Amino acid sequence: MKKTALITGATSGIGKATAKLFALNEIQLILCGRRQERLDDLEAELGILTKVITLNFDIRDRSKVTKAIAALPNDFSRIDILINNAGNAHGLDTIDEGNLDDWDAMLDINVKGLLYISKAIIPQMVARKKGHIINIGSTAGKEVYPRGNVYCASKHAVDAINQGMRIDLNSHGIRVGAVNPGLVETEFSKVRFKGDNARAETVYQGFQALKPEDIADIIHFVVTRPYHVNIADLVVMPTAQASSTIINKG
Ligand code: NDP
Ligand code: 8X3
Repeated sequence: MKKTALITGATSGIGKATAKLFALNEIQLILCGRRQERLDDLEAELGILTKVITLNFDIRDRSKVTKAIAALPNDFSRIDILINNAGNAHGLDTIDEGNLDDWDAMLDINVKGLLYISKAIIPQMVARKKGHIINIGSTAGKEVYPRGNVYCASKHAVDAINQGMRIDLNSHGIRVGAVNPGLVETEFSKVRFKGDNARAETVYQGFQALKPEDIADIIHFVVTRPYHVNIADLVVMPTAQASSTIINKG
């Protein structure tokens, strides 16, 4: 039987690359995001490879998240793989200059949104005693860097939630693991710098950053291990990166 994966944040970057690779490997897809046009394009592109359905919700909206999952049609109602990927950084300010709306966005999306979607899906995995949850953390969840403060806090929370899920779902036979990337060139920095694309580009200049396809490849490797193998916590950085602040720019 073909597996079904739900990917949050499928309209861009890591989520989109993962959707494409999963489709090539005939995994059925539930693709989530807010930008409907992009969801429609993905459905048209990947629908020739596998069965695809799209869900449009802001992951901060608890009721919409719950209703969208409850209303899934029968052939998509069994979710084997949950990729908790939606998230972003907003701003790069010192703690004294931080913007409260940015802080709300990061904690509401990266932490609470991840919990809302997980809460909507975990019970069916518990009932089946089977399922695989991959939480997309970050090197920012392993160390704190200057001006990273609240984004790093949100990703440290993902790290804790990943561990907590693995502990609490252990007796139910559910696989839980995190993939924690370093610098990946996506729309991440465009969002962080609120559309200042010139500034965003400087983040990835002078070295070879990871591509979203590199992370998709790793996620696909993780989900295709035999069921007794759980990759619990994986950190991946560009070769040019040694830590959040040590990057070899030649
Ligand atoms: P992108 O900005 O390219 O993609 C982010 C995705 O998240 C989009 O599909 C976006 O969809 C979705 N998203 C954002 N906010 C919401 C929301 N409120 N509701 C629903 N969906 C939302 O960034 P990345 O691909 O880089 O980021 C994916 C994950 O990887 C994030 O969790 C990020 O923290 C993490 N990460 C990224 C790294 C990097 O260097 N790029 C490194 C380490 C981790 P839409 O706007 O359509 O809703
Ligand atoms: C994204 C990596 O270093 O930009 O989580 O925070 S970093």
